[in-house]
Amino acid sequence: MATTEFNFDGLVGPTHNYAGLSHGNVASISHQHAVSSPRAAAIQGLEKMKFVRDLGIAQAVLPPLQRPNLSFLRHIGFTGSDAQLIEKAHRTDPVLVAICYSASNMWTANAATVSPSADTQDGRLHLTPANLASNLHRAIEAESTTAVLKSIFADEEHFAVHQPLRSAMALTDEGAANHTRLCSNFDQAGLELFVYGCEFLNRNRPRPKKFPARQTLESCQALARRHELTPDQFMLIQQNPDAIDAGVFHNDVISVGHQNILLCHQYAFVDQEKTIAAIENQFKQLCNQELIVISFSNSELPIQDAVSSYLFNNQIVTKPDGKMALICPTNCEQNAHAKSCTQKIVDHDNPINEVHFLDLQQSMNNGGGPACLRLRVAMNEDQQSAMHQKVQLTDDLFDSLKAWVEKHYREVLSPDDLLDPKLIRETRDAFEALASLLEFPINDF
Ligand code: SUG
Repeated sequence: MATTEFNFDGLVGPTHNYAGLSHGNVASISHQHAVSSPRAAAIQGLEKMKFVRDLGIAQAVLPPLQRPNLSFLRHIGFTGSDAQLIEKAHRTDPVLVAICYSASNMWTANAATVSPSADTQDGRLHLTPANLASNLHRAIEAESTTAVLKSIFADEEHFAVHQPLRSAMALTDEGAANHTRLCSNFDQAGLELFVYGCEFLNRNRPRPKKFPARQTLESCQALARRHELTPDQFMLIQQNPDAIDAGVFHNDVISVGHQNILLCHQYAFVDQEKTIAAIENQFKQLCNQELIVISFSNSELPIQDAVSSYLFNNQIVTKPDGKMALICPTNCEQNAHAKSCTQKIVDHDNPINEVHFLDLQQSMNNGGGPACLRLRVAMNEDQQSAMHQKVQLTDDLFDSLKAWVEKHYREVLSPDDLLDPKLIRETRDAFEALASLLEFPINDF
């Protein structure tokens, strides 16, 4: 039965803003308190979805979560009317207001880890929503994201949507941003690479010194068990802790894989040479094909340029003719090192024969590139029919979502605007309209 890989992109929510909430994420910290443009951010995201769909690739949308998250403010003990909650939280600590307004669920690579049914023992597609427990503004996404995924992938005959792992430091999990699936074709079992930042329960193992490791070995092991993967179908790989300290807060900032291709930087993994050789070997055993590895040295692409250009946070997509396209942010076009790496990828003997640069600056300013904005879900035909249909991007849906954004989103949003009580009503109206557009319940967690 033909299996197709869908990209589920996060629709940027109406309160997209720059609050500097992510320690270890260079872009987020450097744009703290800048004025954002929610409307431009959402349009840039929608244009990317349309671009991918026009290449002939299946595209769907994940709705934003309702913000401000007032239930969170009530959860931490604030009381009163909606406007009073915001006002009291601000008086206590302005960062609480930023947290409850964050639109960070737009980065759906962090929504969940996905194992397609070709890999799992029970033949169902497994999804574990990420607990995102390393950052409070992200941790409050997990409950609502679980509800969203349960609504889209509701049919338990085809899908298993698990609960997020328990929120504990030993089990921090950031979803597909630290998970890569390699395969020869989507119908067959693939090799799942789980990349962790530290082995939390073993203090003697290397770990980053400056910035947090957001994914633990223990969470990766739990995901592989939950998704019923046999030992030949997955590998546990440690990310280079020095790279995390250089600003590589997720593995998808330093390596990316798609089908039989793996692109990575010299400093992506611990024991890089041995690790790559082991991946090549296990891929060959499982998928009966040679893996194409394209690796860049630090002189070709200094790690700081990998972080600022987001070269590895690209999307590799397979077009209907079997050729592949590489989708990068325009930042790669502007960075001489990154630009020549894209040329090397296209010139190298591999199925990638075109590169496109898309403007995603609004998301990039918070550390979110093309790959952060999408969650890959490979589904067979039965699963495609079983999922909620209204989230598939059609020309009509694109037009309606664009009109919806133009009607409901502000052109600009400054930190002070988050204190405007009118913003609560405005965003509520926007979410109500979206719920009927997508025929989807919008949760207020
Ligand atoms: O978790 N930025 C996100 C960016 C996530 C990128 N995702 C992947 N690499 N897959 C984060 O650090 C910044 C929010 C702010 O500062 O307002 C933020 O949450």
